[in-house]
Amino acid sequence: MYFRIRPTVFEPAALADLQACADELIARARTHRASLGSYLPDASARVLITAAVRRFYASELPALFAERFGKRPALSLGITTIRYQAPDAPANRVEWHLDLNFVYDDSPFMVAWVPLEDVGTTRIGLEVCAPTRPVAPAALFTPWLQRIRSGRTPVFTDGEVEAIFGADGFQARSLSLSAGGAAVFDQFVLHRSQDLTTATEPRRSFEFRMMDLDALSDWARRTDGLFCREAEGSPDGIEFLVKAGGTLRVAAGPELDGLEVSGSS
Ligand SMILES: O=C(O)CCC(=O)C(=O)O
Repeated sequence: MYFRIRPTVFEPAALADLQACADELIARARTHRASLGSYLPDASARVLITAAVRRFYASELPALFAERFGKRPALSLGITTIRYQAPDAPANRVEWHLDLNFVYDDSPFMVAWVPLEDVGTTRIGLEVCAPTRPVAPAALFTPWLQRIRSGRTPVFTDGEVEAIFGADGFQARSLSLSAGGAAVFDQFVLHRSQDLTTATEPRRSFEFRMMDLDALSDWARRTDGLFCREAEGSPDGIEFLVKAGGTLRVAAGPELDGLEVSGSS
């Protein structure tokens, strides 16, 4: 299990680019959540997405992935998301879950959860489940797999988490993060939207989901999707890639216009 807090990842100018991207994509989505992949084929959104992705690659986050997996990551754009959490919209909170839901196995994966406002007191942040004693990986993996196999939503109630860890076997820790900080973790960290009934203000956040294109999970290999990675020769320093029918190829600007890609990896 990997979990790190990085207090200051995005400085004000970088944060402003992330906020502009978040605002535009959330407004277009007309709901509380949008993925970068959904709006990449739209040239005007792509300008904002490119700016946000460049800020990601200029940050310390790719190096954390490289420290652990030996190379800098690609971003999976279908599951790199932006969320808007209103203080009074409990239905939009996500219950206890694992990001294993996005990869299905232990292939190289990390998510950086980046709030665009200070969270934890007046704005709903993130809570992680911190075990107080060692837990066998199967204790969590088995109930997760049962949910996947039976088609149930792979989220857990408080009671179910207690049954897994024991009532005194875990602590739900609320993360107090400043705007532009990050919680960085892998697919085995149980987490949820903070249960903060006293929240008074909304919050936006980015969830950057990192993978290694040469070591994708079986599931991601089988699924069509959109990715992005660093590319020294390109004017923006990044390139977009389309994966369709099992083939991955670089796609330049005009080629992305109006592109239809199914799947979410
Ligand atoms: O931002 C949140 O409230 C929760 C997001 C989350 O856990 C996720 O996207 O996996």
